[in-house]
Amino acid sequence: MSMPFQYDVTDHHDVQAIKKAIANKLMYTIGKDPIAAQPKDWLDATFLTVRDQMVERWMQTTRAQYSQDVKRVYYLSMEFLIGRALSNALLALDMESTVRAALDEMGIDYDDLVHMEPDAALGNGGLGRLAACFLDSMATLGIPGMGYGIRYQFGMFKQRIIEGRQVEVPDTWLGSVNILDFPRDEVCYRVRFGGRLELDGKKTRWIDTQNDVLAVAHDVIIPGFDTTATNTLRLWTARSTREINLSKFNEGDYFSAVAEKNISENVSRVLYPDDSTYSGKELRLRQEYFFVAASVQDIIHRYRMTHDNLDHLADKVAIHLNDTHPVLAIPELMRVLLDEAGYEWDEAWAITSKVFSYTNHTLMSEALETWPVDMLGHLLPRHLKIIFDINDMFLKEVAAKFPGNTDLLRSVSLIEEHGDRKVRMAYLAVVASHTINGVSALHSDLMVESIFADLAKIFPERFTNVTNGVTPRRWLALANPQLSNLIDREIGQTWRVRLNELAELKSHIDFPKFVQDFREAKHANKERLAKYVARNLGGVINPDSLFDVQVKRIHEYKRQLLNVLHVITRYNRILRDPDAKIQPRVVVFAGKAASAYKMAKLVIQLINDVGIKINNDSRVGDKLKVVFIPNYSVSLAEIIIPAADLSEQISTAGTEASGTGNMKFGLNGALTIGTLDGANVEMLDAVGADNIFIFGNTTEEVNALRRNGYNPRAIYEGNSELREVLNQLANGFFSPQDPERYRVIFDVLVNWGDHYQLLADYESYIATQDKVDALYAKPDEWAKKAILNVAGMGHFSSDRTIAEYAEKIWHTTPVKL
Ligand code: 26V
Repeated sequence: MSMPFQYDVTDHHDVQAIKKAIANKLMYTIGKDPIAAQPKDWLDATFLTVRDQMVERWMQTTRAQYSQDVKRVYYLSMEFLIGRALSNALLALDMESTVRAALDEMGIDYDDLVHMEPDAALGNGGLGRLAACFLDSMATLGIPGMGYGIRYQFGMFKQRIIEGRQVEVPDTWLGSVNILDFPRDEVCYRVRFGGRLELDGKKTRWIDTQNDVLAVAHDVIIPGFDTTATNTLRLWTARSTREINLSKFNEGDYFSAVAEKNISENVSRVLYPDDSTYSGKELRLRQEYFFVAASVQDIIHRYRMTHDNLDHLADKVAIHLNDTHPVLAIPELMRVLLDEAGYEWDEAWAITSKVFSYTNHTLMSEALETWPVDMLGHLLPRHLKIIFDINDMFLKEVAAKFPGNTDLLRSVSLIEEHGDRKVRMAYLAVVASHTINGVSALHSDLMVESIFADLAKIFPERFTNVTNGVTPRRWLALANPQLSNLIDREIGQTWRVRLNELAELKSHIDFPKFVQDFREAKHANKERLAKYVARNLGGVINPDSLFDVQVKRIHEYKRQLLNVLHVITRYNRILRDPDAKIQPRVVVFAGKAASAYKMAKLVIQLINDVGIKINNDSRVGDKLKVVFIPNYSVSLAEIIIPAADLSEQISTAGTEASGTGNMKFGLNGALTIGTLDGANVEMLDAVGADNIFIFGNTTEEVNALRRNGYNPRAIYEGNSELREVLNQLANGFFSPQDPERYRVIFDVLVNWGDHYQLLADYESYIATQDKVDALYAKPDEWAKKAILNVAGMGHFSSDRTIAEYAEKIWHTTPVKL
């Protein structure tokens, strides 16, 4: 086929051509003389050059998708925790060495440059990072998948630690020029709010809406690794329907004219930085509807370009709901089918219920979304009506199937009736989705036994499991070049797309040279982290110590506090017997607390206070150091995780849906100390009981304690080491200037029921930590087990996860290129 248009194709491996391209971008797009260019200008010019390379692949992929009329997956998520894009793109396109050489010839240091890029932190934690790993895997596998989300002006807040306390600082990640995404001003939809319903015969009309807002698309290119396949993440930004209110402006009231614009644009202003409690705020509901309404309109618009009607929508469109946050897409699609496309209810429902699938990411009741009926009716009257109609239809079906069972009807109703009436969004997701999955084997089992027990009686065939995974490109190839190079030498390079090949490393533990090189790679990564700590915190940590790491959101169920109890126990042991030989350790923490989560913030302060005490005690020296690294983020994780010897995955059994940090640590050669929770259970299977430190009560034991009465005070009284630690918290040992500061922690654990059962697991945790020390004293044995952990992580690639979603849930196949 001859091309009507001519454009330059730069050879992506030609250093001179790339050098010229970067210089051109700097001159003609950024408008800077190379002599005057700032580092940021070089970053932008490099980015634009690499983006050109991605655009060519992007167009090819899009054309192929259209010509093959492929089925597409639309992944709807409030969060995408992407991190840095440039280094990832260079890895995907195999351009790192070329760009490095080109920049070098122009006197620019490649590493300095890529580290200047701010993270795209459009997510809180696990759920958002999973979405980012999924985008990488969908593109790499060639699955025609598109992400939809919100382009928050302010992403996840930055965390500063001031006098030991967390202080939140806004994340202004959007600079003056944005080279990450393509603004698509012409891709723009109206999103309506408020108003009222008018019944016109059988038809319902939604009219007189107020505070409507426009959703404008921004497209982020998602390159697949080592493939032409390239996908799109489309992020919506809010724009006022009227730039400014002209009548007010003409009346001379300039400020209120502009204020109106600002208020309607607030909808995409900021990411809600709380993933622990559901707050029920109207702005959050607006955000959810805003991105869902724009996405559904866009999906339908795209489908309509090649189809006359929506009868067979489900043959070409799969919409995936990442948790309940996008669940309003269900009544929105119903609304479009009923009110705009003129379908009858049954036809509309038949189409809708073939389109959606839903993943649950938490069983914690305080994080489950239930929107007050009043609020929903006020903001989205048409959707509330549709939800009521879905509920009527559903309850009739249930009554027919289980006659006389009114308890069941009440328990599965989409409307929670006691107190203020609320819509249970997770139930709506289950009723409308053809498939519902949990994120680890254990979590999927618990899900059908607990929150969805009754719904699972009605729709047993809908529930399944797809265990989470992580992308080996970012989490090994990019984060850990030391280990990656070593693995390449041993088994070749294709593990990046076939992670199961890591299993070949198992037999290599018999090669002393490999074991030695593995230890050296780990040591180099520990030096890299030590350098970061010295430079940014000013503390000295010794890379010869055992690096014991817990990095994740700060939450009571994740039990950072149990880790602190161990740290203090160790400190007390050192003081009691200063001459005893003890394995030197550095205990590293990082993570953000939701700004309103008092207890989580107090834990951060405690870690810092304990650190001050221990790190400055000359009797301790190198035997124990405690470091809290501020502002945990994707790019910080890329430095911390490869440096870990020991990975702390110590949540109360039955509370962590999966965890994905656990997988990233294993992949980078850390041993796990963990409970039988989330995906730890499957990691145990994958690496074998000899190569993981499992401790603590099982889910059944945790539940039995909750049922039969749990007495933490008896444990406190019965264990002298534990008693000493808890007394130190109660009597101000770590906060002499404010002795009452940690009494509440003592009370929560000893007097108020210790909901997460830290004391129940304390003894087993300490004993297991002693085993960790004993093994670490035999460096070769430790290294061999660490290698077996790397070798066992093949199953935890997000490529495997996405292949399962594609086959079992979405029924999509790769585009042919
Ligand atoms: C909940 C809420 C509550 C309402 C306000 C905003 C908000 C934002 C996010 C969330 C979801 C928290 C759920 C979550 O992140 N779950 C994590 O998902 C990971 C990926 O599946 C999984 O590995 C973690 O175990 C799970 O905690």
